[in-house]
Amino acid sequence: MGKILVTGARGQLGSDLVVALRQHYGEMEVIETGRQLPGQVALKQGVSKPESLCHQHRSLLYEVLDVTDRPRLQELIQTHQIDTIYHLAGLLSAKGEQQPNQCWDININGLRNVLEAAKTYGMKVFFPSSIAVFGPHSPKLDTPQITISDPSTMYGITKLTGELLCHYYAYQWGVDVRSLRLPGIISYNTFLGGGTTDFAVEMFHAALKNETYTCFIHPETRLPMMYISDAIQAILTLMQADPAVISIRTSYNIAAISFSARELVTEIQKHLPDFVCHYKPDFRQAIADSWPSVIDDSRARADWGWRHTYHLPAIVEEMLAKLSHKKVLSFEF
Ligand code: AKB
Repeated sequence: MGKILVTGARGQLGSDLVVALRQHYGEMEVIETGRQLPGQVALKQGVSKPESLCHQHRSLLYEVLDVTDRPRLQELIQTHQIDTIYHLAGLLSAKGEQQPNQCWDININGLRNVLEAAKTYGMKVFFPSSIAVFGPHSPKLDTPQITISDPSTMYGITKLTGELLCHYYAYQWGVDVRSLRLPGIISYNTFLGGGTTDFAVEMFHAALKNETYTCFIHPETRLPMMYISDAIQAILTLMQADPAVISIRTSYNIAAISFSARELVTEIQKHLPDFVCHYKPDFRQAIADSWPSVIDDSRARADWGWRHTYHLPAIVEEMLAKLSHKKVLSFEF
């Protein structure tokens, strides 16, 4: 069996996915990549048991990779004998609006390089798509798997194009590529950047620091969301599923819960009653308004048994516990 390569390994999904992959497949089996060398603290963060890996091993497990550099990607695949890529590198929705050319370049050319390499070397691929593939004319409630998709952001356009590329490589070239249309992910291990759903995570940090939070999304805007543990479980289950049950090679709708900013504030206030949130919607409101509120994920549930575990009260409880622990740790250093 070959090794696993993760692009964008130190991002929001990657930081937790790498830990889970190392637990499942072995610490030395997963190669992290990113555009820059990680700092020492971040390096430890991505390794499940840092103390069990000597420094030399740790540096062997991380490689610098710009996903738009096809020769470098091919070199790493050959050097490490990679047979599976989790291709997480990419710009998110808000950053993509500020840097649309870069968004297209990284999200599309990066994916094409991965798919070309998968075709050449017979690799399996995971590609994270997004609810951003939907747009103003898509149904807002119970958005079906196949429906009008008219994304209004560059990010959404790259994800929709990416899905079609995945489908093309699967049916034209037999590439085993699997994908999920992920909602906003709530997690505690990384600082975020560039997403429209980031407000949901930022709110926890502000609440724990006793700071008033100014939310850039309207209080009643309801968006699909998912706790990081459910997202990691979904990715692992999809990638381990028998290829015969995978009936969708663009990307599966996947859902857990939906909530509004105001509902999240109310839930946080059950634990931290003094928490105050103001609302000042900015350009990200238009992005959120173009996305669905609730997604129909029945195909994922029927095909490979997707079930989510975390509801809003459990997410809030766990986020506050994990982040307070981190805060204590950061005071100690
Ligand atoms: C974003 O907000 O851009 C992402 C997403 C929903 O794809 N979290």
